[in-house]
Amino acid sequence: METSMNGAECLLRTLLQCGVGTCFMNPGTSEMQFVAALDRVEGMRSVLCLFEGVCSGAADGYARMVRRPAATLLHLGPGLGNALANLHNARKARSPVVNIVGQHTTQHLRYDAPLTADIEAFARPVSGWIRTLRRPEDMGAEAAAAVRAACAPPGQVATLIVPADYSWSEAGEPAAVSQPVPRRSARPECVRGAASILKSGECTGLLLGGATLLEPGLDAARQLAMGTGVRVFADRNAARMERGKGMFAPRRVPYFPEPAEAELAGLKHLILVESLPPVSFFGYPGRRSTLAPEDCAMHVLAAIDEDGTQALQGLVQECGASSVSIPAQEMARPKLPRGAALTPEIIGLALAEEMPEGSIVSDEMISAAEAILQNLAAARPFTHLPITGGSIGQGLPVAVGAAVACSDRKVIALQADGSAMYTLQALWTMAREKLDVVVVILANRRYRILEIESRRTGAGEIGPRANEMMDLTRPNLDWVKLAEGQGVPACRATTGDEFIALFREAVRQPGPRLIEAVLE
Ligand SMILES: Cc1ncc(C[n+]2csc(CCOP(=O)(O)OP(=O)(O)O)c2C)c(N)n1
Repeated sequence: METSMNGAECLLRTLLQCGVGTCFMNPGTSEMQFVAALDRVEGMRSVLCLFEGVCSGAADGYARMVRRPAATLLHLGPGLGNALANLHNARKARSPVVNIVGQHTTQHLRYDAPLTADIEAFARPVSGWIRTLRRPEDMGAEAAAAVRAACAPPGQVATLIVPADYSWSEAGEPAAVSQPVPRRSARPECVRGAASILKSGECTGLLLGGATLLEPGLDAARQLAMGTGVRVFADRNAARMERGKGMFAPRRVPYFPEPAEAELAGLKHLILVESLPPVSFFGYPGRRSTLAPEDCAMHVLAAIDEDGTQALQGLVQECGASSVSIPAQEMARPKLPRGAALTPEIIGLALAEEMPEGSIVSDEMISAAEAILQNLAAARPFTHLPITGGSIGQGLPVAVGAAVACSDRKVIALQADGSAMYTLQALWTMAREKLDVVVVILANRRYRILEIESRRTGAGEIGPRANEMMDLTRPNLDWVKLAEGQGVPACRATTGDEFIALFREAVRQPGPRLIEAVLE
């Protein structure tokens, strides 16, 4: 017997049937039917975010941890517009995300009412799949197609635009679970080709990206490094990397081109595994964009939508490296110094000492990143979620999504202060959802990286007016108040000892908590 079900309920049921059980949302009038359906249909974890950039960044963080999409629910063109920067980051992270964007009713659209916009045009640059629902009875099929598209390897943003009247019209049955498209295996000739390069004795590097930076891929890469002497690098903007004590640590390609070029110098071959040829973040006067030596040949072991981990394991076999024994590495943690000034180094040492095993680190540390990360090599094993698309304002939302996805793990958001201001509404969602997050604000009260970049671009001396554009004082941001005003308990550290004590206490309690670390 046909049951009566409106479009919104059909959409919700389809998402759930397709395994999308979390929705980060900021609704408006055109999405009210969907919101109302949340009380009729059990099972959707609906998380309110007070800015759409938090919804999209959270969906990215969620997907990075579980490799399944969360949904976002966004209000018309402007709601999607607010979400775009973090959808850009999600696209670079190759995260599966399903955007549900409301549209005006079909008869209202012709009047160019205030919120009317070309939503498809807003969606296009960040979405690998876009569809506007044309008939209410297609709701189930199109929602399932959106999930399937989002999950297509390596993962992408899929945007379904839903006219408001189709949410209240009769829609028919929700669609059945869609089968995910499996990752393709790498081509056997690529594995054999890579093996012959490794056996040639010429100076060769492996550049790992995508899912190869998880433990099985890293283990295979370690066998190859030990067995063949290949130099192993990690794409610095890959979505996720397992790190810490005992984990094989490929060298991340440095941010600035000079050290990056030095790192890659001498390579005759670079074998790409779910990664692209390395380029610098920006172009600079008189410098080329590519980072590998000009005479270095590029080879693909596994394309970004192929199974690079399996390809690495095949390569281990092909090179006869599976029986190479790996000496146990003992990396001692240095003792925490007492009476020290509060610097990124001290923060790194304190984190390495105190982060619980299995922590998830959302990293938007910008200029402090290297000094802190260096010290985290000796930390207990943790998951690192770095910047992917360079659009700042991703760290706190990604922490929200990771904490929703993995409620049994501690999330540590290491967050530069300038970048934190873009999406600080994420703190409210952390409080509302009682997320187990410790936020460390690296309060240097500057856009410090821009000072460095300004010199590099040859823009000349930083004059007083230019300096004003990089200075975050007058007034100082008060992160304790900004956090407490959104329901997150907060404190401030101004010395090394204070930070060590406050962080130790913060990680021992359920979050959220925030520590403002004043770095001046
Ligand atoms: C959306 C977006 N807007 C602007 C920028 C340019 N930008 C890059 S870093 C930065 C400031 C970083 O300052 P902060 O987060 O305090 O880190 P610090 O450099 O002080 O370590 C800005 C404005 C950007 N990358 N993305």
